[in-house]
Amino acid sequence: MQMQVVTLFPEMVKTVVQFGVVGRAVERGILALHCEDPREHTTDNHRTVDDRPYGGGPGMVMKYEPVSAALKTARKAMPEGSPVVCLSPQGAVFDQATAKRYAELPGIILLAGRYEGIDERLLESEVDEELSLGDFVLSGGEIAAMAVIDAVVRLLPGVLGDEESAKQDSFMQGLLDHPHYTRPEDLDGQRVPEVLLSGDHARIAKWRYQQALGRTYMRRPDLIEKLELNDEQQLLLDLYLKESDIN
Ligand code: 9D3
Repeated sequence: MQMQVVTLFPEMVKTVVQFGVVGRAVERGILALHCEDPREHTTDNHRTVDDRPYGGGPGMVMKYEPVSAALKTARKAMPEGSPVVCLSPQGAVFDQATAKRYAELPGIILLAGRYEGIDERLLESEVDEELSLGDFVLSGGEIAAMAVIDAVVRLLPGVLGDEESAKQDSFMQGLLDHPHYTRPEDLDGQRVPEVLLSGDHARIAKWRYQQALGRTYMRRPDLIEKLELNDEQQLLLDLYLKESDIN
């Protein structure tokens, strides 16, 4: 897959993609990632990329022309059918379904803004989608772009090992994870749950599933609503709630 990030801070993006799962995908040739800096597409002596907002008010706006020129260069290097996705607080909230959709594409161009935002005419004429990470304030689109890159690259064939890939389409889909424990068995009286030491794999699987259901219900009721539990799941959840004296 090919990715391009249009950003005033290419070093920020390039540094992060050297590490971990994404770094390995680049080394293996599964991902090619390039950055295009709008500042390299300015024509004035000051290399101006921002200007004051029409109508007044605080902050600056990213100018149309340098961003447009950077996008044009990025597009030339990309396969047909690579959308331009702008990271912005006004976007739809990024989720795993969107990550899966992007992982099917030959390429994607991510546009990360700085300042108060980008001239609206650029969004209208050159951007296919706007994405947000959620309702909190970042200083720019770069960290959001890196989050999208990470989430998408994990889904590309050959990036994760077999075991981790299998986990992705397991029966725990749509639920929070169950708790994890490793040695020692006893930390000053904080013991690992007995069931995990039992060696009874069916009992362990059922316990983990129940924990996942219970924790999701307590922490993310919105996810439980989306799932619409069947009778068996509802029973397992009721038992969890009875055993942990909440509710
Ligand atoms: C404090 C500035 N805000 C005035 C109402 C507007 C604003 C402009 C630019 C807020 C944030 C930003 C920069 N943010 C992003 O580019 C961004 C972002 C985010 O801030 N939160 C969640 N997801 C994203 S994706 C891109």
